[in-house]
Amino acid sequence: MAPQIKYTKIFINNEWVDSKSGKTFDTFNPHDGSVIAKVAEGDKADIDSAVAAAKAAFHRNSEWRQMDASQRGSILNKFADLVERDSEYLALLETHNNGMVASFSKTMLSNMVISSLRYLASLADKIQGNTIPLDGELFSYTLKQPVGVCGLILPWNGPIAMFISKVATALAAGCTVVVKPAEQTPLTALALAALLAEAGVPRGVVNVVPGYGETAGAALTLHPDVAKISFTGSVEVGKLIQQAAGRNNLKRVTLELGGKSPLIIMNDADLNIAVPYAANGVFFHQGQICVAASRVYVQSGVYDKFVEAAVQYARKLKVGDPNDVTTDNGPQIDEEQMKRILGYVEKGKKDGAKLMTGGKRVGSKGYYVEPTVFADVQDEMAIAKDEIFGPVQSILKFETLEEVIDRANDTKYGLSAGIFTTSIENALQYSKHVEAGTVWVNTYLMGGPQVPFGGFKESGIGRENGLGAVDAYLEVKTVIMALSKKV
Ligand code: TXE
Repeated sequence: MAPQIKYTKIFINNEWVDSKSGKTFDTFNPHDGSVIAKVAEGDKADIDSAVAAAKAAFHRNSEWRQMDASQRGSILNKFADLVERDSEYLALLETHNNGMVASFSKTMLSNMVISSLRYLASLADKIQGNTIPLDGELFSYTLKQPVGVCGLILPWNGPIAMFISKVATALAAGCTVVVKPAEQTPLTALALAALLAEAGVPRGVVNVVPGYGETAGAALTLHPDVAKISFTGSVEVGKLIQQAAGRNNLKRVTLELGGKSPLIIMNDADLNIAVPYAANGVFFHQGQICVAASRVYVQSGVYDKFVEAAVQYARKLKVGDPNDVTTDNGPQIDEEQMKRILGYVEKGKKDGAKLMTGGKRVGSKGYYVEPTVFADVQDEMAIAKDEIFGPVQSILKFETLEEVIDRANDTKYGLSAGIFTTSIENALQYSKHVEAGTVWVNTYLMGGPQVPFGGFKESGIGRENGLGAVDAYLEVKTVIMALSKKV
């Protein structure tokens, strides 16, 4: 059953408004390509209004700035209650607009999203400075203060999770925000904005402007009254954002970008565990996750056995309607992404990799791609180098751990990595030397809001989550006072 679409306008000052240009854009259901709704298309003029609202809400005398930190935490906890209350509806909406399989959108909300929100809410009243002993008759302490108006630019692959993690962190820190959801998936961001207002977030603290990246997104990154940008998306746009952030002022920037994560399967690994984790690592959410295990390096002693089992696993995955709870793989987000993925399959074949299973579009409606396995992939092939962001497992062979660490690191990316081995030595060596923000040992994709997340190299700048999550939204102020006598 299709969810009711309650909100399609721009959200500024806790009110719903049309775009100043009067323009709208269509948002689609990737299951069948049908139009779900027309959504207000914000651009520079709307971003200007939203930033002005967020700036006013950040004034030192505003309700938000005068509010106790514990009250900010309470509002976020109330927001968590409301997300919990509406979790069935939100999950349905996520599946409808994003194609995320229902079995995941439901558990994502009931487990991941709510616990992440409660964790971030708990940080609001634990932001503390230090007292620092200085030489002489001086007394010094530090204050940690919210950086100001933050522009939060979201991707389409995890619309609810991304909204929650960025918005809740910024609010816990005491900032005000303007959110630009991805043009493919504006609906859940708007539904969450309504819940934030219901939870008691004062006017102007959270504003949501749907629209395109080159217009609304770019205007946010160039706005002189925006103090910080937090962005999740492609490396290409991440670089544009970093440049734009220095153009009219000097915005703080957090970037969570793509990956080409190496997963190592040693001869001594337990293949009963390694095969399903490796498959889930790359096929989960149709491969549309930044930490996808998209390069699987298998040691020569177990290579043939692993390839055979990986192919069998991929063939068993059920591709189809994401609303069916027995479905493993739903559609890709849009036609562009589907074509891009199929283009990589052709490149893989042309470059001489062995297509073991999959590689084709499924049906002619919606944007479905078969779970695909390539064996005998070589390091220089495009399918081993580029982020495909689709259900394509590339399997490569290696001989020694020393060799594979160098090969794993021979990439511009550095988001995540994994290893399956029963040797603690292998696990420790690899974890130390692999260039990645997260390393999984004998598991993959596991975690929680308590651990920092982010990338080395071109996979990003900064970390989200963990105790330090709010630091990215804070300035440190040092206060030095003269005394008549040393204390
Ligand atoms: O991302 P974009 P796209 C990777 C993945 C995918 C590829 C392209 O490889 O195949 O990127 O996806 C906004 N100024 N990831 O094109 O363009 C845009 O409106 C400001 C990895 O969808 O980076 C959207 O809100 N904003 C990834 C957001 O940026 C701009 C998640 C992401 O869009 C902008 C998504 C501009 N000039 C894609 N141009 C991950 N790390 O998880 C675009 N945007």
